[in-house]
Amino acid sequence: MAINEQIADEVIKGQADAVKELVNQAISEEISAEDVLNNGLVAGMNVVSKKFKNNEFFIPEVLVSARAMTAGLDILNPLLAEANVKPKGKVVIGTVKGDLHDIGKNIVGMMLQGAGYEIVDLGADVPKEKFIEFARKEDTNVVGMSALLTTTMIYMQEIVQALKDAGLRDKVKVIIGGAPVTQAYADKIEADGYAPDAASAIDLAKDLLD
Ligand code: B1M
Repeated sequence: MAINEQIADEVIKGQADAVKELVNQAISEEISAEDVLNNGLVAGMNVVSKKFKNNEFFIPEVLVSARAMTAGLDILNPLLAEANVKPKGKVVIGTVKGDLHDIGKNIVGMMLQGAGYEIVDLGADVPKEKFIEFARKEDTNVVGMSALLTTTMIYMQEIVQALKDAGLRDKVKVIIGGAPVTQAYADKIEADGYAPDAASAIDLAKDLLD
């Protein structure tokens, strides 16, 4: 089995130590960090999501898999940053208030970082005031919001309004994503773009900034 397949497999099984070991091995075999991220860690987590949807996995298993994936991400993070010397732009990213889901947001942040953008990760459960504070900073180009709950995605609209009220809406691009989010919703709240997955988020950032 190829090493990325083994990594995906260990993510699915929730074996953090094995994931760490295999990720280190892949790096020492000069497989790029981006390749390991996309074809090992993210591929594994995608299977976990499908199994959860099909009731083959329950929340505890998903959490253990998420922890295993994060253990791998921790190793890749500095390598992804190192590979790109000069950032192409600065993206402030967070999961909106009331929402604790941060796995997808972390992946999007990591992938954007890997694609050469500087990332400021505000974490999860982020209130609009914090997004505004960071949008105000001189070099911020993009505000990225993630939400996984239908009950929290509506808060994105409040953040867009807060950006308008603060006179910052024209200064930054707004991109949104997360399982319940759609292009139609992005249009409704006047976000600059929506991405269904991390790879599309990179394309979107490129379209908006490059
Ligand atoms: Co929760 N949860 N959860 N959960 N959880 C979902 C989202 C749910 C769909 C499960 C279900 O019922 N089928 C459901 C939401 C229903 C709804 O509102 N429509 C749900 C629920 C109900 C809840 C609770 C309310 C459960 C409860 O307590 N009763 C609770 C809420 C807590 C809270 O946030 N206040 C809750 C809690 C949790 C855990 C803490 C146990 C855990 C989160 C752990 C963590 O994130 N640290 C958890 C998990 C893991 C999930 C599922 C199983 C997986 C989410 C995930 O990580 N997916 C999820 C079911 C599912 O999605 N199948 C579910 C993998 C990840 C890679 O994908 O996040 O979609 P995703 O990110 C993708 C894209 O969406 C996109 O790119 C990413 C990578 O490709 N993307 C962006 C995401 N953000 C983006 C931002 C962008 C661009 C693209 O630009 C900025």
